[in-house]
Amino acid sequence: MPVATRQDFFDIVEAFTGLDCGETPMTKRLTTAQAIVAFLKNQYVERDGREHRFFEGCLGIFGHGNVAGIGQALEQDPGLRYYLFRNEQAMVHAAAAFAKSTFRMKTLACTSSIGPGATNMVTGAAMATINRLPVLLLPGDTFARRNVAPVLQQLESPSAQDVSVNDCFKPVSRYWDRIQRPEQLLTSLPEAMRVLTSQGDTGAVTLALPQDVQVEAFDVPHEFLSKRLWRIPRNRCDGSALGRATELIRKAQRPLIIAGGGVLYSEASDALAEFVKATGIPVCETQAGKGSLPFDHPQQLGAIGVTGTPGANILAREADLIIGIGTRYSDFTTASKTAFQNPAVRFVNINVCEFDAFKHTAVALVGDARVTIDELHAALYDYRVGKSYVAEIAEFRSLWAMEVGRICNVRQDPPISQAEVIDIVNGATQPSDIMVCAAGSMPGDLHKLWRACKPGGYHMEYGYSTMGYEIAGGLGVKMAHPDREVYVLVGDGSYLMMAQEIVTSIQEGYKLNIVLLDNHGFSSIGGLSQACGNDGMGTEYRYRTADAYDGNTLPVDFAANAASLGAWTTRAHTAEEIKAALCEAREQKRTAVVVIETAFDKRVPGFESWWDVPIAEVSERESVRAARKKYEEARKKERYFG
Ligand SMILES: Cc1ncc(C[n+]2csc(CCOP(=O)(O)OP(=O)(O)O)c2C)c(N)n1
Ligand SMILES: [Mg+2]
Repeated sequence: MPVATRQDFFDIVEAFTGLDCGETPMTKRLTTAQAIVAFLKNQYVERDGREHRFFEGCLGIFGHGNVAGIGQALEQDPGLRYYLFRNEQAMVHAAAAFAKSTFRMKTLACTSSIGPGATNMVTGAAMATINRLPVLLLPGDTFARRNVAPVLQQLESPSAQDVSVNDCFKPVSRYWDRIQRPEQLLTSLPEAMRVLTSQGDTGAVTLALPQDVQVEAFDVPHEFLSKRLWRIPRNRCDGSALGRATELIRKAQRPLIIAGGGVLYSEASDALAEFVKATGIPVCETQAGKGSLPFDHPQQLGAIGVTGTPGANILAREADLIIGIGTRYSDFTTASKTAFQNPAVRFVNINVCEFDAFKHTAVALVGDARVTIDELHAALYDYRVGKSYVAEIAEFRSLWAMEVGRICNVRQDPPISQAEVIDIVNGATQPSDIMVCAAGSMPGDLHKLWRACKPGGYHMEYGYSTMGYEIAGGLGVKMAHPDREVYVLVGDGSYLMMAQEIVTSIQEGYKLNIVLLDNHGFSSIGGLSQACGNDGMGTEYRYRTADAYDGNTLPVDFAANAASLGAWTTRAHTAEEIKAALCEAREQKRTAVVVIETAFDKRVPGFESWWDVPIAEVSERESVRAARKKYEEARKKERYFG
C-alpha cells in the first residue's frame, strides 16, 4: 500500500502492530504535568545486575501553584504514589534520607505550590546537594504568560521579567531549569535524570513549573514515555594513576585510610574490609562514612577529626600517607586542616567525583570506590604494614574501648548524661536497625560512641547538619526500609524546629522510634559559646528576666506535644526507666516517642583535635581575650596542601 499521507502511515502501523495510534502513532497528548508523572514512573536504574524503579513516589503539599497541574496528574495516574507531607522542607529531607539509605539507588520527587511552598524547599535542596544526595524538586512557579501578573505570592522585579523566587534554587541545585514551554521537558527531564543518577554530579535537581505551563497539553513522543534504564557504572580509574598510588602506598610506613560516604554509596564495605585485612592499613571514618567497617573490625579506629577518637587522630597526625576514599575532606574531618601534621604527608584519593579526588594535591583515582579498592588490592597483593604499626592500632583500639566504657558509665542522678543514653539506646538496638540523627551535640557523641554494625545502620546528616532533619529524615529512611526499626535521636531544639512529620508517619503507618533528649536548650552551642570565652547567651530555654534568659526553664511538655500529634509517648529518667521505655516503644505499632531529660553540661570531651571557630579579635572580656590567644596559637597548625 503506498504511503501518501500521515493517516496512511498510521493505518499501516495499526494493521501490523494492533496498536491504536490515536491522533498520531508516535505521540500521546498530555499536559506538562501528566508527561512528568508518566516519565518519572518509567525511570529505572540498574547496578550490579539489580534493577528497580528510581522514583518510588512523589511527596507533596498542594496549593494553587500545583494542585491543578501536578496534583491533577498524580490523582489521575496513581502509578506514582503520592504522599501528603506537612512541611515542604521536611519532605525534601525525607526524600534525601530515602536516597541516602538506599545508597542513592532510589529517590522520591517533591512537588510544592509556588511562593512560600517552593522556597520552603530551598534548605532541603542545599542539604541534599551538599550531601550529594539525589532529590527531584518540582516547585510551582508564576505564570509563563505573565498577563495576570503579579499573581498571589509573586516576587516582582522592576528590572527583570524572568526572575522568580525559584531562582533561589540555582546555587543549591546541581541542575536547574524552568519549563516555559511543555516541549522543554523532552530535553530537560533526561538531563535531570542524568544528573540524579550520576554518582559524581548528583544532588538536588530543580525543575520550576509555571502554573499555567503545568496544564498545557502537547504531543509527547512515545519514546519519552517508555521505560528507560539508567545503568549506574562502576568506573575504573586511570591506570597510570593507579600505578603511582600503588607506589606511594608501598613506600608508606604509616598509611591511614579515611572512609567517607562514598564507601557506603559504592557498597564497597566488603572490598574495603578485605583490603585492610590483607594489608593491615588502619581505617577511620567520617560522619558520612561511619559504618563502612563494623565497629569490631581489627583495623577499625573509629571516628576521625573534630569528633574523632584519640587513636584515629593521633595516627592521622603522624600519617605519611592518607588514603581518602569517598570523602569531601570537610573541616570536621581535617580538623580545620590541622589533622595531618607529618611534613611528608601525601594523599591518595579514591573518588567518583573528580572535584573531590583532586583535593590536597592527591594522586587522584577518579573512579568507583569498590572497583578501585579491588584494583589496589590486586596491585598490593604482597604489601603489609609493619608489625609495630599493627601493634599500635590494636593498642589504640583497646584503650578506646576502655574509654568508651568510662564515658558511658558515669552514673549520675537524673538528669542522666547524654553519653549514657546513647549507650542504652545502642544496647537496645539490633544490627539491622537504623539510627538517624543530624544536629546538636549528639552527632559528635554518636560519631565517637555509636557501635555501628552494618553499612547504612548509622544514618547521620552532617554535611549540612540541619536541625529538623531528624524526624523527617527518619520517616524517609523508614519509607525505604519499612521492615527495619528506625531510631531517631533528636534534641529538644531540633524537635521544636520540625516535629510535624510525626503526623505523616502516623498517616502512612510508618512507625518510628523517636528518642527525644531534652536538655532545655542548645547544649552544643552553649558549650561552643563558652569555649569562645562567652557565657552561652541565648542557648538555654529559660524565661526572660529583665535583660537575660536566666529564669526557670520553660515548661515545654514534649510528651504531651508528641501525643497531640498522634504518637505513643512516655517519659523516662533513670537508666532502668529508659531501658524499659525503649522496649515498650519497640512493641508499639505506631510512632513512639520516649522523652528523656538529660544534663545540659555533662558533655563528652573532644580528643586530640580542634575546630576553627573564629573568636573576637578584641573584647572587653578577659575570657574572650584568653580564648582568642589560644585560638591564634591553634591556627598556626593549619596546613596548606596545595
Ligand atoms: C536549621 C539550623 N539552625 C541552626 C543551627 C545551628 N545549631 C547547631 S546545633 C544547635 C542547637 C541544637 O539544639 P538541640 O537540638 O537541643 O541539641 P543540643 O545542642 O542540645 O544537643 C543549633 C542552634 C543548625 N544546625 N540548623
Ligand atoms: Mg537540646
